[in-house]
Amino acid sequence: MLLRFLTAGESHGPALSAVVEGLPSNLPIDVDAINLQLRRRQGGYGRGARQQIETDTVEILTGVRYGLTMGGPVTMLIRNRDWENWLQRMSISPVEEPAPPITQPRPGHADFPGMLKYNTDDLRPILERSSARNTTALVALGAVCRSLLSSIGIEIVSHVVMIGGVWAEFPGKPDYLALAQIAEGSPVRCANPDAATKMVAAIDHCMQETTRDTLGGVFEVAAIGCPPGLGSYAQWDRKLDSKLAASLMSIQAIKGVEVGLGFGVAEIPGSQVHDELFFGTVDGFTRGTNNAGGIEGGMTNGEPVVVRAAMKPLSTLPTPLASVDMKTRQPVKAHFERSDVCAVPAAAVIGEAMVALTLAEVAVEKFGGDSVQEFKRNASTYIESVMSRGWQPPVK
Ligand code: EPS
Repeated sequence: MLLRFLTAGESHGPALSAVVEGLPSNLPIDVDAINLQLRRRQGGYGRGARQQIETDTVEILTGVRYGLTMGGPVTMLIRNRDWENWLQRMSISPVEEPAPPITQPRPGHADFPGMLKYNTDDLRPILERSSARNTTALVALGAVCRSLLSSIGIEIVSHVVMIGGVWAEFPGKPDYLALAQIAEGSPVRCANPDAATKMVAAIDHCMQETTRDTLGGVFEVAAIGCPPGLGSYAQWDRKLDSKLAASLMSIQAIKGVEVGLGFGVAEIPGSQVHDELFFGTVDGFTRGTNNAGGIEGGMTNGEPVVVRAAMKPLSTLPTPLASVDMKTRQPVKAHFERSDVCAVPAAAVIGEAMVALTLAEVAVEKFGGDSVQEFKRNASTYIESVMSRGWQPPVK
């Protein structure tokens, strides 16, 4: 059994679509739960005007009957309400008068390399597929994978730890479920109210007419309840940390990924980095620290899987940077169109989805099963065997 995912669609086309192949049968598919994740993705202080146009909702087109998967591919659709404003500029069929080409690539976006790669004089085709709008489909896929993961006790949460240089520190082994619950009520999804206030102020500063700009930041995703042994050290592309790094890095605007302490491990000695192992008859195997972020040797070790990602400030700048007109090769200002000032809170929700996709892939790889009952049976048999050797699932 192999779990595979595909998305398709453009930011201003008719819709975004997603296909997931390899889900076991009898898995509950809750449209409201998927729409909840889509709504979370649209939120966050600093989001652009597009989010006032869209009310992202999912339509299930295949693979589900009476709210349960049947073992075949599940296809989902999220329509773009904005499409009605783009019927000419994004017409699928030829038009008499094509829109004038946009020829001023935005530094930091896909425009410049994309126009050369796909041999187009107009950056619109590049912008449309490279847009972060396309993460809508990934969040819908992530919501389906959450359903599979929760069937074996794995829960995924996130929170924002930095925006525009304002950090919220949570040292040691925080209670991620508690942090995430606080973050859910914050406009910037930050669990530290003082830091959240400063983050909002930093975003407000970038919204002012005289100091218009965009802001990036860092979010953290934690997966609670992973049994040890998901992933493998046996092959480069089976290591869970390398899969998670790729999944998170694939999100638009992400330029760095860390597992656990991440780059912090490079500056302190091993005696302060590695998580010492203890055993007690009540709690089984425990660690005093989790600098490894729940992954050792490319495999989960039973601690929370903790990853962070660094998001660059959005490339569509209200005060455009220098660029070159791809037609005349004359200096110009980069193209500008509606965008966000800050989308780090949304990126955290997308990060949850990418962690869910990746953990579902390795869970299906390990436990298999053509039905969710068989998947759960295989997982519990494995977990019982690991518990017989002293590992205890974490108390949530
Ligand atoms: C986004 C939708 C886009 C952008 C933004 C995020 O919609 P539109 O282009 O119609 O405004 O607002 O995408 C970007 C900033 C980008 O550079 O990709 C969304 O739904 O997340």
